[in-house]
Amino acid sequence: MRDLFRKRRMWRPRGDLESSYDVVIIGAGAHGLATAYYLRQLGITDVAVLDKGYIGGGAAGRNTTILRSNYKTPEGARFYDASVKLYEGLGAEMGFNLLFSQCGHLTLAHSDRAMFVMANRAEVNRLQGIDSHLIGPDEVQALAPAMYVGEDTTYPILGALYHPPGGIIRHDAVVWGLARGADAGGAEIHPGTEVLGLDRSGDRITGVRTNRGTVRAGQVLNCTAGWSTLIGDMAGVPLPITTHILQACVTEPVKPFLDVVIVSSQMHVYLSQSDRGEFVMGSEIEPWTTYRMQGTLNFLQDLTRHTLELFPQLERARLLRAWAGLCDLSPDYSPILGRTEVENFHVSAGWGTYGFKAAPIVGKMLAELVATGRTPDLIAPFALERFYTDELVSELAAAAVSH
Ligand code: PYC
Repeated sequence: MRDLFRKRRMWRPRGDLESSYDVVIIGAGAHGLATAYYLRQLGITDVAVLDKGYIGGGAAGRNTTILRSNYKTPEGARFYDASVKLYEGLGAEMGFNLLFSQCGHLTLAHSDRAMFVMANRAEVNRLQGIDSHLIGPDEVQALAPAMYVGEDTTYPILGALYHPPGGIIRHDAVVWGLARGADAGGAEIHPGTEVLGLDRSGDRITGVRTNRGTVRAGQVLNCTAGWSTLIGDMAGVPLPITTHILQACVTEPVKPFLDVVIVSSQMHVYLSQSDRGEFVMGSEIEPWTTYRMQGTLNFLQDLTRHTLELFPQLERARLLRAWAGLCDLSPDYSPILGRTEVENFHVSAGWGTYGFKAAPIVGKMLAELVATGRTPDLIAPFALERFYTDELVSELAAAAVSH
């Protein structure tokens, strides 16, 4: 029985920390674990993934599971498209059911200006080979027959940006599959291991100080999302990021009547119906900076008011849970990805609300950077130094949140 249990475990129980690793990844969320997973494919297995909490307990476990690549800039669209494509094959590759439903993604337009912006985005997407186009109210209604599209509303629907490959995926399964894959390749996963400091000598990090002892590291990766400035500061690498909370909530299960993701920037809502029948809903990033993941009543009031305008059928649905997660916002709302001025300290940060959908491509790109010492072309536009050379990649307003 004991052997059976050992065989069936998803990953090994935490062992002692070794005194040194080729690669130490700080943060056992989707990005950190994806990096360990893809490092394995490049033959790099002397890897420790450290997390002060539990696996996937940060942003990976608190998002609204939306995947899409209909971004505003060519750099962003190309990058997130590569991620969606990896996600398409990831479940089969890992032998893990990720419940990925490419049910399509609709960004509603409620004004002429919004229609113009969506048309622009569709064109940027099309030039990157991404399936994304403008549709009118009749097609919107056909794709979401249960949604109220009448004209007698605060925000009538004039059309939408339709992105068929977008959809939803089971976020915990993504984390568990990646953790299992990384562990099977030899990477050690260390929950309950808080990084307290980084030892730096000249341009290199030499040691990672944790609550369980200090380890030497060949390369160190900061994959800590909302906490990335704290780890950056320990390395002497200040990151231009502010941390805010983003809230979400879920209703009790109801019978299936929505099989497309609905987003409205004007109403600041995005919602989908999960395989279990729950409506998963989110709204705006809160404007204040905090690490305190506490929700507010205002959020629930605004979100449910707007949701009910679109789906009055939910009037009596009860909310099961609400939660908040941390978002690491960069000045141009694009990520900060790759090398820093410290030779062996790399970052994946500044994700705002876009991090979960980027996990596989981040892992693949960081693994390549670690293995080759070279920045892959796909992530070159997202280098930290762009804030010093004024080469910003603005993804402002490429989501339902005002960032
Ligand atoms: O950008 O798709 C998105 C998103 C979903 C929730 C927050 N942002």
